[in-house]
Amino acid sequence: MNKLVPITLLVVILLGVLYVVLINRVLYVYIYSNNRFRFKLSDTGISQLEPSPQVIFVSSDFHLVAPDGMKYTQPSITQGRTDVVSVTPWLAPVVWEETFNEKLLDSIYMKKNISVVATVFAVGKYIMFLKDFLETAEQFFFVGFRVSIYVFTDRPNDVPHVKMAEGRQLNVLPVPSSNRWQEISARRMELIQKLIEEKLINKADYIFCLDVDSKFHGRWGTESLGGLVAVIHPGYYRDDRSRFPYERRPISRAFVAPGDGDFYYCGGAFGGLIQEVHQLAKTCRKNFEDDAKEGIEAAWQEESHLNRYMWTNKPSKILSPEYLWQDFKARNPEIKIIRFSGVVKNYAAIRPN
Ligand code: UD2
Repeated sequence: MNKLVPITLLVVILLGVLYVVLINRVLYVYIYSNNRFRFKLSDTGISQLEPSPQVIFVSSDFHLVAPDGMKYTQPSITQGRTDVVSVTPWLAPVVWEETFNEKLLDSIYMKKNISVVATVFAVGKYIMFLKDFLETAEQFFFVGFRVSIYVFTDRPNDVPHVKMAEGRQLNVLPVPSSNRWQEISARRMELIQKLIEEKLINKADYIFCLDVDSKFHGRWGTESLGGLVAVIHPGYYRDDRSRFPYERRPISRAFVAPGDGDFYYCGGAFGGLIQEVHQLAKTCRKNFEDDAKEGIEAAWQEESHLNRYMWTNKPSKILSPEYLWQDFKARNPEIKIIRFSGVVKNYAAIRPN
């Protein structure tokens, strides 16, 4: 009887060790085979086992390193803007003037040598807006950073010659014309998805998709970077959600039920990390096309699908209406700067239908 006790103890210890080893092994295989580590571990300063190289991609959105010796105004957590809300209930920042330090942010992202893409569509008569868009982007959009602008147009010969600074490029991609403005606007998701798949994956870090009938008037830079970035629509930001022009027919895949919805976001400006925008564009395109097969077009085309997507997939950064104002609107007191704004246009004169 007495001899049995140590033997039983030994067996229990051996089984325990075997159990721990097995659990570790299973966890290891699960973590790496499921692509759990989406950042370069060496960048974090945490020492870890080297994961196999095929599962790593570097995301510029993590690990913010400031340059040594940088001096700037002390930040406060008790004083700041009180006239606006600068964080969402899911704790995403809402970017307003005076909520960030642009020099600090620029120096952090400069060290990462990020590259930023902007897409813009100028189909049919909308080509007339391109010159101002490009010229003002040179003055205000990610100045000093690597920027590639992709212009989608059916009139490549009419693309204006705008002098681009060093490190900035203009790429022109031909697209077919269309007799329906709704189709031009909505097909943007498909073309953005393809652009990312064919040219941008693993080559650029961030992308912003912008309306061409707009101009930059103030800085739009590193403060706008994030995983999935949405811009609050200037027309509805003070309204109750019941007034948001979401798609309200349950038959559409863009349907947002009464009582749902956080904010109303713009179709004219959105962006984020390449991988995030790819997911957004792919989903919105599929939902738009599946609706079309059933003869449904959402109230505001891809803008409705984008709003539906972002109701479930919460943006990790939100840009205030400073980032897409409308020239015809008087500026409200909380808008201390207008960075990007839609020009006044005569729809009847410029749209194909
Ligand atoms: C809103 C959105 C727009 C889109 C649309 C619904 C904002 C500020 N704008 O604007 O992004 O969601 O509702 O479909 O949020 N385009 C051409 N040629 C055309 C027509 C359109 O190139 O003939 C392109 C162009 O880049 C333009 C964009 O599509 O900026 C959106 O079209 P819009 O400006 O006519 O749409 P709008 O003003 O209704």
